[in-house]
Amino acid sequence: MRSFFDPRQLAHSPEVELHNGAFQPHAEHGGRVRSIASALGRTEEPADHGEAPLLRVHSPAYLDFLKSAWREWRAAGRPGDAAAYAWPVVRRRPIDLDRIDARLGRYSFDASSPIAEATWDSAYWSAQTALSALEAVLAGERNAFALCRPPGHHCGADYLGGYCYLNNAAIAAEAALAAGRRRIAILDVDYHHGNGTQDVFYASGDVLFVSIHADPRTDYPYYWGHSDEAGEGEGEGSTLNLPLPRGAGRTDYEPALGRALERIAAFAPDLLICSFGADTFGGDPICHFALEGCDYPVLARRIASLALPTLVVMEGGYAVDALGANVAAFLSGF
Ligand code: Q9C
Ligand code: ZN
Repeated sequence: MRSFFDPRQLAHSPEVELHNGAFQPHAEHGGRVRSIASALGRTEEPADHGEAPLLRVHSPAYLDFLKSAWREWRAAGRPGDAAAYAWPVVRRRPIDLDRIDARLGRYSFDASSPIAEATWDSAYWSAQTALSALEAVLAGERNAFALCRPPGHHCGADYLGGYCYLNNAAIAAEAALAAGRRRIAILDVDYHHGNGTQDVFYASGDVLFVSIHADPRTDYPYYWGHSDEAGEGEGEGSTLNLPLPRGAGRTDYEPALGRALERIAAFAPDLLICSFGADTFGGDPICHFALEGCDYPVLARRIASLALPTLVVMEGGYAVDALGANVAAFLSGF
């Protein structure tokens, strides 16, 4: 399978994240994709598709914020990376604010994704990586892999969070629609619910979003991913959430995947985008499923049995020592 990767994605390196009440080294570090790239061997560098495809998903004000936040933070005399600590849960005023601290709260939903000096550049090339892998599939390649980092599925049109700044899978889906594909299915198999992707397409009937993830009653991101969320308006019925309990292994995962694939086949898409997180692995340090390395080719073969042109986009996965092998195992199933 052709794989795309851009080393400029390594520059993003937030120092710490607020995790379980303490500041800890950031789990989404460059060593993750280094491990994957070395397991894959050959990768291709993406072309630059510019900002237009990003603007099909994200608001101009949000992109301006991402570009300037770190500089504004430092200009305000702050140390370290730009990180939110106050959120406008109650919006008594229009949220049109100059103060960087206020804008950080306006454009984020959690405290796990600081903006460092190189964050915009890395997120930009992460999105370009997804767009270039998509281009290969649109040009006739059966499958392609986008080794994206930072990941994307937690961020929405105008908010970041969950280590995500630009929604690579959503940007690819919008680009595929703009290129004339009519129906896109997104299958999200990261451990966490892909709340950003769900939000972007919640009212869209031409993009089906199906996600298998840890039950948000026990797991991040808590406020999305419940099984009664099914879409709205023209998108009514085009969201399917399949939460699983902590501890789920292959025997729990396979029936959920069967339901997901049935729904996707019934939708009859032109293209499948698979948001793949290897944080479903039993050895993952921050997640609680129990998949094994040998399960990944089996699950991937079932996804491949849909026989759809497929773009695989990298999301999470934090067991760095096993990560490269797990991703290579998943891709081998195609
Ligand atoms: N105590 C991805 O896998 N921290 N993002 C959760 C739980 C955020 C994961 C804290 C986890 C985000 C792409
Ligand atoms: Zn995840």
